[in-house]
Amino acid sequence: MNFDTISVIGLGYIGLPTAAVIASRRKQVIGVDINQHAVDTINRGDIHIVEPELDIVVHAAVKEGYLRATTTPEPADAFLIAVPTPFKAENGNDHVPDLTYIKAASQAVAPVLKQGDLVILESTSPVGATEQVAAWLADARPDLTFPQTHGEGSDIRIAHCPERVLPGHVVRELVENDRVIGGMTAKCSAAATELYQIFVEGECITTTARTAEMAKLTENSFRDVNIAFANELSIICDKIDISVWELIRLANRHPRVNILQPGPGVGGHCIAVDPWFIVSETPDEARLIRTAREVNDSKPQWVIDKVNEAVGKFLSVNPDKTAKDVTIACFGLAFKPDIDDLRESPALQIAEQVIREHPGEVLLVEPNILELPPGNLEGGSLVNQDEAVAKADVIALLVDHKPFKATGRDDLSDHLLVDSRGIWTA
Ligand code: SAJ
Repeated sequence: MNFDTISVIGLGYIGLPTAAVIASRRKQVIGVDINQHAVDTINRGDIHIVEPELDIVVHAAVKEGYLRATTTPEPADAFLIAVPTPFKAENGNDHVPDLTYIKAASQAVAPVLKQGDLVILESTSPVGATEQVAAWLADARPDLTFPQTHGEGSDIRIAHCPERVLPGHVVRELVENDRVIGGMTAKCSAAATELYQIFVEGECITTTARTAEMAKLTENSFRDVNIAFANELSIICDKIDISVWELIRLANRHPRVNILQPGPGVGGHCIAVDPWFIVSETPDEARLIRTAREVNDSKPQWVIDKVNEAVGKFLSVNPDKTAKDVTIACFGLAFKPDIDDLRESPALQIAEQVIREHPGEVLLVEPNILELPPGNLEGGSLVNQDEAVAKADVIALLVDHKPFKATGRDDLSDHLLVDSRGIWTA
């Protein structure tokens, strides 16, 4: 197939790097986003999100004329849909996948489709979403034929190819990772494989659209279940006075054991969301997957209880003081180490609750941001690491950012520590 022009719908954390990497292979790429600010920023050769190396790739692609952004879809040979799939509450279920953005993207693309085009859904989706996209496209374009009714001979090819890149390593992983390609027919898979081979150096493995959808959900659920196991161990070990960090290090010396690390909870937009897509579809069967979600979602409250315990301990050895005199420092606000992304962050959730409930001073240390975002952090002060160590009585380590590891245990001998990542107490 000829892919002279490729359109990427949704220019966020996945769509923009994908568009820029394809453009770096000297293909004409039209990026589409409903956010005018994002479109203007990209057309200047700048980026509106934080991701290492992305600025250089986008800048080069725009300046060399291979990447252009717009708010309205234009004709192309292939369309990659990379829009968010959050969840919504419906009929008493709080975690129903919300396909609103995918539907809007499908309906926006439909008018410019022509015979021979390829449509790929990259957004993480519940099983059946690709067939749903095909149905929306067919409704909008009765003049074209689609794989669900015309099989291999259809005018339009449709596939699900889930993104699997790790935030912070997106530009490298987009090229190096293997790709699961789930076409609605064998021809759809073949066309999508040809497209990904433009920039993917990993293997392209073909399957059905439904299996590809489930594969993506399975990868993130596997990680969530493993982290929940580590988080549960951390709570058990705390109760029976064993270091969970040493325990996991020892268990992982077994050749067939690989336990992940406990933390203050699971954040981000993927691992804490995608398992719910499986639970929502098969609530009676997905018992382990649901429990893992519940274990991980309850971990921030456990950390807050530990902070309160530490305040209690401080007051028991300083009977002349009250809680108002105790200074708490929260180290880290991001959802994982060495990034500036505070969205869906358990560390942020903990800091907000500590600020709400603690009558004394709360210091916040987050080396990856210059100012606090507006919202529930009002009442806390953003300070540097040294100032926090000098002033705080209780330190809650919430994210294992590299600079925090440099603070030695000797500097912290006067503090009560709640080390949710095990960098000081391991
Ligand atoms: N976390 C732990 N302990 C660990 C590892 C992670 O508590 O041992 C926490 C992190 O601190 C963070 C959360 O889990 O709060 C998620 O972080 P992550 O680094 O595990 O994953 P994400 O959400 O940044 O990216 C995941 C990746 N999926 C897998 O590794 C299976 C990525 O490859 C996917 O592309 C991405 O989700 C996505 O977009 O779905």
